[in-house]
Amino acid sequence: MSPAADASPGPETTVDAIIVGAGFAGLYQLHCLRDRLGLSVQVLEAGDGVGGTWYWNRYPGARCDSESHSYAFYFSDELLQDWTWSERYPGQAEILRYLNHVADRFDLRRDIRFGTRVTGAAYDAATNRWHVRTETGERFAATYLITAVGCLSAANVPDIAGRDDFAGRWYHTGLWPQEGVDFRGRRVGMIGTGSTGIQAAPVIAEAAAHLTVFQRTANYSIPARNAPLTEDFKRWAKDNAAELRRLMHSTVNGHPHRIAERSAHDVTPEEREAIYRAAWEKGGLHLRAAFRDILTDRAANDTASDFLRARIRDVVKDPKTAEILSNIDHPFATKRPPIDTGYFETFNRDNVSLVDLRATPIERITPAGILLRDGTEHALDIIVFATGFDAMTGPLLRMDIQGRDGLALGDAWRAGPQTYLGLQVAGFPNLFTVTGPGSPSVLTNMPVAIEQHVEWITDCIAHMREQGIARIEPRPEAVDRWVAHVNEAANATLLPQAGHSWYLGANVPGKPRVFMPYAGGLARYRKTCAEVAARGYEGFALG
Ligand code: N01
Repeated sequence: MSPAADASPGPETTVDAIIVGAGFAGLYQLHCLRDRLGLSVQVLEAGDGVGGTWYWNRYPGARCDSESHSYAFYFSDELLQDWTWSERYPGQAEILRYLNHVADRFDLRRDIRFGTRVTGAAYDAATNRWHVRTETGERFAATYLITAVGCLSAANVPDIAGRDDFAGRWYHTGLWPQEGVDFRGRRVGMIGTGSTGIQAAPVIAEAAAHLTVFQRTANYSIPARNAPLTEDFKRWAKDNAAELRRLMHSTVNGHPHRIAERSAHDVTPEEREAIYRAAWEKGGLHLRAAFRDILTDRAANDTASDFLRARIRDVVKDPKTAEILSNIDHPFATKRPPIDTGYFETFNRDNVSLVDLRATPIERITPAGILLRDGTEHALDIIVFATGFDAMTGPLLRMDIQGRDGLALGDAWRAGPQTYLGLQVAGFPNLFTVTGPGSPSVLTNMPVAIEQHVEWITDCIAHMREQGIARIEPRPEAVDRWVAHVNEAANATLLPQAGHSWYLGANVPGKPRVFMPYAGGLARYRKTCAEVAARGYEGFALG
């Protein structure tokens, strides 16, 4: 038995499969393994309820950037007919209600242990078992270990000098208190202007006495144009569920709209402006799909980037603030493009100010607030860290996973994540990583990517059991080929040009700079995974 398994006292509960996490991925994986394959399954979940991302991210303004009719499970027609979304983009509370509805509808809770954070997992080759430890001192064993921990669940709280001396309260958006935060009458500082900060700022500004936004990297944002859904649309989405499913399975990013086939160079500047205007008015992620070459051709991208910078200058009244907000150093959509409700308008309020950290970096946090390198001190009662996540690898590496012969995942991935299809790691038999690094995941509409991974894993385990196969793990040469292909796919786009993006791990000091998600497109990826399975799990060692 492995040292990790020995470390915790108490009896060990043995099941066929352990799933870590009860968000979209964990819930569906439990349903598939238990209700389709008849396996005994234990889900271990750190939170006190289902929801994953949507359980933890309760910050003001938290809302999904995928449209609600597409941000849902499509595996069950009854579920699709059962549930009705209220707004174009679902808010955090509504998504959490939806996932609770799913848990109830499929009777999932009885196999989920809440408040149970996994702290270690070790593979024992002699018994072909994974032994799992939890923070609460419980022990579990299973043949299959499936991580459904999400890509953006390990909070990145920057280690700014003096943080713990701050006399007020500080919060990270991804670990938001269940009871909420009362901003009324408070001087609030918010660090970070990614998707989260851009959603939170307008809502915080409504309540706070004053909001100071500390911006390090200026960002594009497109109005979401959120609104209640009409009865006609709700009916249409239900009546056309099968067609929507087909469409989302066939697009590059799993959204229910196609990327235009035309190039930005095929049209006149006036036509281009009209196309961008129409997409801007429509709102959301449609602008990224206006031309096929926005993400592959720098000159084409410049046309979109310039259009969006001009919109910031239209909205923001103070020219100096507009200049800081529109001084964006990366091509549009090479960092995850935020969408917003009134973000740039927020800077026209009297109680909002902007600090340009590129011009005056933070020196330290003091008991009274934030001190900048030029000696200016911003007095604050609350600091909000909208500073993102140790993405993709963080949630896995924080779990202390040890494969065959005690190989630590952290050692296997010292130079960056190495997976085959984002699904498995060499040396870690029967470990499956839903939306792991090397999969399209964060570049797509997540539930669509999750359904595909969960179904592939379920089919794979069914195959193993039918064929009497005890173990599956990728062959090292298949991993090498896949890692090279992931790099090649990223380099065929402009995505690596945003040198400070979390896609590259650049937001976490010391993290290897490797482009982590697979940029070759979800439709192509689905096809590859299906072909690999059809060829007898080509590239995997089965034994
Ligand atoms: O995090 P981010 P996020 N000092 O990493 C800044 C998803 N999401 O939570 O760019 C000062 O994007 C950092 O600056 P820089 C979505 O995929 C989805 O906003 O590193 N600033 C940046 O401005 C998204 O991409 C929805 O220079 C510091 C910000 O903090 C992902 O989550 C909604 C700093 C972090 O931006 C992460 O978004 C919301 C420091 N030390 C989020 N450290 C949906 O709708 C970091 N920053 C589904």
